[in-house]
Amino acid sequence: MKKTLIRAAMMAALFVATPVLAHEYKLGQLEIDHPYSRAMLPGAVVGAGYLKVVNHGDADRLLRVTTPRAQSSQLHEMQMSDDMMSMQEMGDGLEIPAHGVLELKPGAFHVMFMNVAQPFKEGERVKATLTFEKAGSVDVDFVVGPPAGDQPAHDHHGDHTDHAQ
Ligand SMILES: [Cu+2]
Repeated sequence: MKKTLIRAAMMAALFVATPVLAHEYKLGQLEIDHPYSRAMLPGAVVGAGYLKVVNHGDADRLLRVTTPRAQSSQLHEMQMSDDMMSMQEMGDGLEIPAHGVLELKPGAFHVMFMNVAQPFKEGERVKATLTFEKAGSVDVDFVVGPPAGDQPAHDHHGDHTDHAQ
C-alpha cells in the first residue's frame, strides 16, 4: 500500500508541468507537512488551504490560520449528504490527537481564506501563520498549485445534454 502511494507520488511529480517539492515545518512536537492551496480564478475572493499535521506528542488543536492576503479566514469541514456539498465552520478549531495526524485536504477539513484581494496565482507562495492551542504559532508558506477545476474528481458534474440533439 505504502509503496503504491510513493510510486503514485513520483509519477505525479514527473508529469506535473511545474513540480512543487514538498516542504515541511516543525513546531515543538508538531510537524507540518506541505501547506498548499489552489490557484483562484480571476475575480474569485475565496481560497482554500490544505496541510497535514503530524503530532509526535500530546493532543493539541489547530485554532486558526491567518494570512495578510485574506481579510479573514475560517476552518471548515466539507460534508456530503444526499449529493449536496456543504461546509461547516469549525469554531473551536480542529483536534490533533496525541501521536496522531490531522489532515486538511479537498473534500474534508480545509482552511477557507475569505475576501482575498489578490487571487492566489499558481506557483506563488502565500505567507500564513498557524496557531495551535498549546504549541503556539508558526509561520508557513502555502504553495499555490493549479486551480481546483483541473482535478478529474470534479468531472462527474458535467451532464450530457449536448449530445442529445
Ligand atoms: Cu470552506
